[in-house]
Amino acid sequence: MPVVCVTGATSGIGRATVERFVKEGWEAVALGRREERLAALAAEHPDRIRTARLDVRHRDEVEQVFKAMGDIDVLVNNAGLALGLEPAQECSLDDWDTMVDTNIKGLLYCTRAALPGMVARKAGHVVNLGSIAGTYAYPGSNVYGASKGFVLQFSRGLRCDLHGTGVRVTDIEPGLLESEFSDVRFKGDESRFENLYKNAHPLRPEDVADAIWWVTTRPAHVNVSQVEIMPTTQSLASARVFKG
Ligand code: NDP
Ligand code: 8X3
Repeated sequence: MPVVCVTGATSGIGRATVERFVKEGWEAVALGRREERLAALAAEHPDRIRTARLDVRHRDEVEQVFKAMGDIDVLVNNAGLALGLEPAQECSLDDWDTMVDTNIKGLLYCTRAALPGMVARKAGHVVNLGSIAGTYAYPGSNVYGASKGFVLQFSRGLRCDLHGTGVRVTDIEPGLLESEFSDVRFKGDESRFENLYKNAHPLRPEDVADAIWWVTTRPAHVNVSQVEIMPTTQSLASARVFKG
């Protein structure tokens, strides 16, 4: 039975991805910090979902957890977050540290832990959760957007380094998607959360899980390098000009 490992599986896209792959007959290793949620997820399919508590910011923990999990066919580097939407000159440095440590360094630790086994088996797939914010800047995207820009360029670099190994890499770049993401970004401010999604018909976690399923189930000779996926209601406006 093929195995998918998903970081940040306690919510949103990560959780939907575990559920989708298990529904399709795969085994899943679900990772995250909130153990009660991991237990609830595992209870859905105890025979096919393994879990481990993992904070991806802790390098030693990542190494131990990946060593213990055995071979995996697909790694979904999904754990990530945005904190705040303030202009850079007003942002909290602690928030910036947390985003860099999670979205960049955590993703690096997990990737580095998974790659040797994939290369040795001449097969495997690393799916990274980027964002449209990694390509298009918007006010307040500053460090979050830059972290996702890193994920995009790192994904491209991985493709170069894995040349000829048979290991595939995909950067998935969603736009507006309703999950706990904005609850975390707005630090529990429910009115901002509700206003953002109200009447916007955002993406659902299942839409992105579907894209992850699709890229990982193409024939072995096909590498889908990037998938940009937005709600139909979302588009990008032209550059602004400040006059004064
Ligand atoms: P959610 O907030 O619903 O889920 C985020 C997940 O990341 C949670 O399971 C959380 O688990 C986990 N996580 C956060 N920090 C850590 C950490 N230090 N160690 C381990 N796990 C962690 O958000 P989404 O599902 O929407 O987001 C998933 C990914 O998709 C993120 O990388 C995000 O940047 C990206 N994305 C989201 C978009 C959106 O609009 N929602 C759009 C584009 C990209 P726990 O707290 O239990 O550890
Ligand atoms: C999340 C999408 O547009 O809020 O990555 O940055 S956006």
